[in-house]
Amino acid sequence: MINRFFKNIDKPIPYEGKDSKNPLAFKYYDRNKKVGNKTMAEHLRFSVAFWHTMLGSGADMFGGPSFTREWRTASDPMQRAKDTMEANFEFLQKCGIDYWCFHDRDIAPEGANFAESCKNLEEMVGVAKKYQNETGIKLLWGTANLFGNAIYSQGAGSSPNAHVMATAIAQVKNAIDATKELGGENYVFWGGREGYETLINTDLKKEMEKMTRFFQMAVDYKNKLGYKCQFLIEPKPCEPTKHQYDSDAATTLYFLKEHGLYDHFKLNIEANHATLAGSTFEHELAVASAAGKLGSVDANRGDLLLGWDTDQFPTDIYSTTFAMMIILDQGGLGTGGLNFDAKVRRASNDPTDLFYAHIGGMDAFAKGLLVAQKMIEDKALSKFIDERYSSHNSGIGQQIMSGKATMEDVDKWVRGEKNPVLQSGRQEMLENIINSYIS
Ligand code: XLS
Ligand code: CA
Ligand code: CA
Repeated sequence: MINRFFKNIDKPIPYEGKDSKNPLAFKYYDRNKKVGNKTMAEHLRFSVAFWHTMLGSGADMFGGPSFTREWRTASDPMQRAKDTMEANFEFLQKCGIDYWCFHDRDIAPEGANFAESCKNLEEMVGVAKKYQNETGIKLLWGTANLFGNAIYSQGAGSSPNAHVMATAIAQVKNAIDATKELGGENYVFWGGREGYETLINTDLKKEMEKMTRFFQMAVDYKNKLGYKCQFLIEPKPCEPTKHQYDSDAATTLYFLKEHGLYDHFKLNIEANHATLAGSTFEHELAVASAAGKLGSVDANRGDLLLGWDTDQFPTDIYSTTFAMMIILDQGGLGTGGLNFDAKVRRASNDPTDLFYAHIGGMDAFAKGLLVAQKMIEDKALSKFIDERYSSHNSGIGQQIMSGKATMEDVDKWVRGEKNPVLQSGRQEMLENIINSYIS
């Protein structure tokens, strides 16, 4: 086991059960415990987000770095990148997390020009690969950072400037190569700068055409490589751009359908992006899942009182239960997983806080999984839901839905009947049932 940066944690975090008072132990996440026909680890497929966990400094809009991070102290950028990679795998091993995710520019510093940046990336991919081989830890997804560099301030794949668009395309090509080299099971597109600040300088139709070309080129390249990797788009309505094109699950699915890209992508749904879109996490999961397009999840939470992407660690059992019900209902996440795209708060400056944060997130989802599995087994909600729709199984309901009845038939039928009698939706009763399973 790597033991350099987190020396105070001398063994992998153990499972001790819910009565344990040890803050550095799991209360619910027991990786080999069978839940239904899979282990907890197989269901949950947790992943660490390199950018927050390894690079987060505690800086915000009003103040500089506040965290102590020994692995970020080397003055040479490549040495710093190597130390950070080592810290990443040490953390993953000690947390007992099987997957990680990265942006190209997270793991390797930018060089003086594009070619140098590519060279740095290739070198760091080699370093990461060595650690992956040694530890058995795998890559959930890779992605390109198309938002940090100032050249992308007016868009990347949708930029009005052809040279900038070309740079974004080339960057994605190299990020796909890096993801493939590391055996990544998915590749994510998040368009933080794909959108607009104002329509007075923007040709929206042209930008959509550019986005289509950009995605199509990535699909073509992946196919050319023969690389079996799930492409995922991650919706978000705004931040940093005022209006982002992939604003939520429904909008993104519509975009894909409209532009002939539907079969090539699934969605990566992030909890905090759902709430920024004025929805709930479970709404976005349900929309994606209903379309057969829920590919992966960025597991975090926002703050109802703050209108931005706070990326906090998930702790709300109600929310994780809903999420796991949807995930179990669709038979799991396939090649996707639960990636903690979350950061510790500015005041949580000690590296050990990273362990508390991930332990809490993992336990919240493990508990959600247990509750969801039990509710599904007992048909705690589905029995009621099936009953609620059962009038469509026969008679006029069945005739309407099978396409057998015409409008005239329905008119005739309704005229001959008494007024409809509504059954209660029983929201409060069902809420009480859920609470009884959570406690
Ligand atoms: C930012 C996004 C980003 C993506 C990957 O809000 O969550 O981190 O997950 O580029
Ligand atoms: Ca995310
Ligand atoms: Ca986010």
